[in-house]
Amino acid sequence: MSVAACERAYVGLGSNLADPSSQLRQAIDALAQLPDTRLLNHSSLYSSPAEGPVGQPDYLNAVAELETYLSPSDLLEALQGIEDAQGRCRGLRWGARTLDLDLLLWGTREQSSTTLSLPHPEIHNRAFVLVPLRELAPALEIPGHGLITRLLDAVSRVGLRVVALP
Ligand code: ROI
Repeated sequence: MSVAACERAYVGLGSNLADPSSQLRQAIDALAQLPDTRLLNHSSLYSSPAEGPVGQPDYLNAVAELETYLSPSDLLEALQGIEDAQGRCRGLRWGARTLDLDLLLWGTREQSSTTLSLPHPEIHNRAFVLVPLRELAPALEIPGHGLITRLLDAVSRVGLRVVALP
């Protein structure tokens, strides 16, 4: 008999439409209800200008820390279910969105596929991910990239600010 191991996973949350702070709070509540999963912690809420295409409202971002028995693909599917329940339209790739949930890390798993890459392929480039992630895990080592503190030295934090404590 094989017994699934419990893994530490980190999820990035982002929203820039339809009352972003309620979107993030509602998503955090939904993460706490996931099966075979425990919500351990979540970061402050951070505001920042949209990276990528201009002309979008500013984003609110946060990171949640989970302990889960779900596989990466089952967890990803559960995250997409939460996005859909909160009215996410999958239109434009880099477009404004009510809710974006990114599986950032699942244990120390490294994989690359068309449906899911771990760690998240942009994790090391994004201050709006690294800053809230460091709040939860200051000594974290990101597989394939190194210590979070060192990664933070290399990204711009211009415009990123805390708007609500956890
Ligand atoms: N920019 C910020 N600041 N926060 C996000 O969550 C975010 N998400 C995106 C793109 C469009 C890349 N820009 C973002 O998907």
